[in-house]
Amino acid sequence: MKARLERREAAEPGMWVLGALMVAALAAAAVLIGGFATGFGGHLKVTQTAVPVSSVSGTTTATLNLTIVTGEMMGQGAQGPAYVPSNFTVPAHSTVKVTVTDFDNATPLTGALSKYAKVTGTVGGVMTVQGINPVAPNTTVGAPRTMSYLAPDLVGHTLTIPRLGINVPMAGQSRITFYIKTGNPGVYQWQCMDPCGSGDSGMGAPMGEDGYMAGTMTVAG
Ligand SMILES: [Cu+2]
Repeated sequence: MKARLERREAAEPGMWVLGALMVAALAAAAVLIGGFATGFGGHLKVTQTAVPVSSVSGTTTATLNLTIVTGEMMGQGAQGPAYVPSNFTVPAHSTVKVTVTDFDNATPLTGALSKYAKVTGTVGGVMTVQGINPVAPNTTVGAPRTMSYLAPDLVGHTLTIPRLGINVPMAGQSRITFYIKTGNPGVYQWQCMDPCGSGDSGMGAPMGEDGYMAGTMTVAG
């Protein structure tokens, strides 16, 4: 009897270890699935709120990081490319530093669309472009350049917010940085004006599709 009891006591810690392992495995799976759902592989309507980095005498400065991913990066035959996140929030009456990491190639702007090669609506009317190696995006290519206009054949996408007069042409395979000043709270539609979509015109999906080449910038008070 005593021997049997001891065996049972010995077996119980083993069951606890097994149970703990199963809980850990389930938790890991949940994290993976959650990451997939909100990351590049899942739906792309993720939102991001700009991170305030300082607030000096009522002037808030915030940072907003966006990534342009290719359909290939999203995997499983997903249509692309897409801005991630596509819906984002920035503080009102603030200076916001926006950094866009563009993994995609250029799709030249031609004809009437060439006007979107010009930077408008940013602080100083400029942006800074730093080439990156897309397979090692922390590796820079060439020197950073500050410019108010990008050659139309180097443009991959644009971040265009018509109601705010903002247009920033995104150089392919680059990290693009610019500052915007925000005003009153509101929800502003943005879209890409570069024909990066499907079809002969490049104006097919995902052009104009929320979650890909269109979305909202919410200016929150
Ligand atoms: Cu685009």
